Amino acid sequence: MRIATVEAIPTSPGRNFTIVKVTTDTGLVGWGDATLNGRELSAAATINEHLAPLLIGEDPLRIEHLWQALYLGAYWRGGPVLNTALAGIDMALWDILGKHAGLPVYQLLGGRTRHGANCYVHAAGVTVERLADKVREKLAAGYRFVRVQLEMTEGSSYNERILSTGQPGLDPADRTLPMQQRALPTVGEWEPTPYLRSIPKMFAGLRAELGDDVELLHDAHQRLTPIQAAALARELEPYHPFFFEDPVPPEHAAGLALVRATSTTPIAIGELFTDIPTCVAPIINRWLDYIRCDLGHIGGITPARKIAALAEPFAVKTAWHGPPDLSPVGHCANVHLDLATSNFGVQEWTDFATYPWAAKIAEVFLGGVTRREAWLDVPAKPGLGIDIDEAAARKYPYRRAYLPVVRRADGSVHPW
Ligand code: GCO
Ligand code: MG
Repeated sequence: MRIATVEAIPTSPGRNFTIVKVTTDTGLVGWGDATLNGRELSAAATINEHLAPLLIGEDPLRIEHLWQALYLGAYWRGGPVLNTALAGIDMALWDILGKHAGLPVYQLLGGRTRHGANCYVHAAGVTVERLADKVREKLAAGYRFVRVQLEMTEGSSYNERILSTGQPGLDPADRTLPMQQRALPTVGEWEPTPYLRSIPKMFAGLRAELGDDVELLHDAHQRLTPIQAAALARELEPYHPFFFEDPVPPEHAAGLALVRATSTTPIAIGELFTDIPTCVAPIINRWLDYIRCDLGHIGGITPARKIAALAEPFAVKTAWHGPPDLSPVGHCANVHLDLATSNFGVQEWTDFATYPWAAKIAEVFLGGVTRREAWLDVPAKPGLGIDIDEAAARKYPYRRAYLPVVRRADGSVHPW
């Protein structure tokens, strides 16, 4: 069996995704996800222009070997663009291996360690009362873990005040267009003091409204310095967050040593890590409790299982990134790994069925992750268990779109 074709297909059924199709000369088709939010065409061009010619004619079942050939063999390695492209290929090869073997990918990874993967979803509100109502809606829908964020402007979700929507004439409160479809970045303003003061109050208010049964998580989105992160982590202790996510940017991960030394709030980090080497120091120094890389940005299932294996003896659990900028193929890859990983912690989950463009997503992506209450599962079918209607995908061409940007009050650039 040989690889016959490799193609990245950018598509925008409501928001941009880059899906990857690999076919074999025996007629098998593997699907992968190479979506890099706001830079989708860079990963697509890497695949179509640079990686595809290296793969045609190769044995698709040599996944580890092909991964090394594309990663090390190019001399230039790592970084979000190259490792996102590699991830799309890697997922498609696992899908092909499963279809060839007649087994779901979780089976190839060692089989089920659990009946489902516990998941968390997002809730945000401009007041604690509104946020508590949103959390109640999630609980009523069966969820038990909810990530809670305060918004200063509706739709901002990380405590920033939206200054401009990036699209002339668009009302900042108009959420009918996803951020992804606005032709220029939305600009927000963020200051540390109001953020640091409001989050402990948010947690206190939510615990008073909701009690202790719900697991609450919070994302600082890499906006804090280590000393700010340490102060907030300590203040959150009485409210028992399940985890405090990305308190510091990846380049300051060593600063987490300070957070660890001064509080018992569990720490999760990793969505901006783009390779295995970046994960090593945080894990072996126990700076974190949950490693939450994005499978789609570290090179796929192949490196993720190595990271999970490295984390296990250090009592670090996995919580792979699962935002709306992962296509349903990427969400599927997450859940296969979750099911087969003994040190799985929790899975971030996006239910596209609740999005305004749900019908288009359902038209393009067929099958994939299923949910029963708070548990995610995948079909017990060969491969990843998801199909793509290629004609439908091609009906929705890529539309230029950016992630939002954030400025401090003095106009300087701050991580979004
Ligand atoms: C999360 C993330 C996302 C990112 C997004 C950027 O925890 O889900 O922080 O919301 O902002 O993936 O592309
Ligand atoms: Mg995050």
